[in-house]
Amino acid sequence: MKNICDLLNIKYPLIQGGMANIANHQLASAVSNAGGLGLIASGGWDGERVREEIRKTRELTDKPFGVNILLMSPFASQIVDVVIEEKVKVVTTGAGNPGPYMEKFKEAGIIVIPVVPSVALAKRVARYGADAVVVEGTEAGGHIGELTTMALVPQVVDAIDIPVIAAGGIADKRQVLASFVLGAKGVQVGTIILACEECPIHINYKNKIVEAKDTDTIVTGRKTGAPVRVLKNQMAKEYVRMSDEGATLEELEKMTLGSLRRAVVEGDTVHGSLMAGQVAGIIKQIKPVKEILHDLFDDIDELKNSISVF
Ligand code: TUI
Repeated sequence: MKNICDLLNIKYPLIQGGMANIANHQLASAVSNAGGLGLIASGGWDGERVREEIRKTRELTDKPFGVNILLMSPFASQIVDVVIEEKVKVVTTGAGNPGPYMEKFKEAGIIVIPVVPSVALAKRVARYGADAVVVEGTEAGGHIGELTTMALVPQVVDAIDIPVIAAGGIADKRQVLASFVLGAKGVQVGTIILACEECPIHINYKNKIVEAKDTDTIVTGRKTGAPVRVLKNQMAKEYVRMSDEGATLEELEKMTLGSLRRAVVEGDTVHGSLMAGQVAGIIKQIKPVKEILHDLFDDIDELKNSISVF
C-alpha cells in the first residue's frame, strides 16, 4: 500500500479539511506551502468561482493541492467538470456518495479521496475505485456522522485495503500518533487550521475557538437529518430549543440563512454559525500554519517512544 506522502507528493501525511465558504486560494496555498495537502473548499461556489480559485492557488504555490466537492451542492456537477478541465490532481468529497462521478474522475486520472462516516460507505467507495478514504468521526466540526473517530477508524481499516486518513478530534501530536496506532496512514484536520494566521475568517471566530473549552460545541440539525457541530452561542442554543419544541424545517432554515457568512465575514459570534470540532478546547493560540504542521508531526517518534504504561 502506497503511503500518503508518496501518493500525494507532500511532506506531511496531512490533508486540510474542506471548510466551505472558508478554504479559498489563500488557505489552500498556505497549507500546501507548509507541506500538507491544501484544499479549495468548493461548497457554496459555482464552477467559475472554483476555476478562479484554482488558478489563484497555482499563482501562490507550486506544491500539490486539491479541491473538496460538497456533493449536496447544486453546483457539484459543474465543479466536477471544472476540476477535470483545470487538471486538479486530487479531489476530496463530502456530505454524500461520490459514486455517480467516480468514472469521470478516474478517466481523468484524478486521485479521489471521499470523506466517509461509516464502514458501509467506505466499502462502497473503495469498490468504485477511491484511492484512499478520509474517515471522519462525530467529534469533527460541521456536518457529521454518528460514530466517533476512535470507534470508526479501526473498523474501516479492517474493512478495506486502501489507505485510511483519520479525521475528527485531531489537533495535537498525541491525536496524530493515536490515529496512526488505530491504523490510519494520515490525518485530516479542520478546526486547528481555522485558528491559523492564514485562515481567511474573521478574527472574532478565531478567538472563539481559542477561548472554547471541551464542552463548548453543540450539534444542531439532528432532527432534520443534517447534524452540524458548531460552537455554542445564542443562535445554536436557540436552534436546538426551537427544534426540540417542534419548529418546522422552514422556521429553522430561516434562522440559519446566511449564518455562516455572519460568522466568517462579519465576525458575528452571537448570531453566526461557528462550525468547529470538539478539539476546539485544545487549541490555545493562533499560529502560522507552518508552525501547526511542525507541532503536529516533528519528533513524533519521541512521543511514541515515551509511551510507558506497564
Ligand atoms: O461534509 C462534511 N462536513 C461539512 S459539509 C458542511 S456544509 C453544510 N452546512 C450545513 C448543513 C450541512 C452541510 C459543513 N461541514 N464532512 C464530511 C462528511 N461527509 N461528514 C458526513 C459525511 C457524509 C454523510 C453521509 C458522507 C456521506 C454520506 O452518505 C450518505 C449517502 O448518500 O450514503
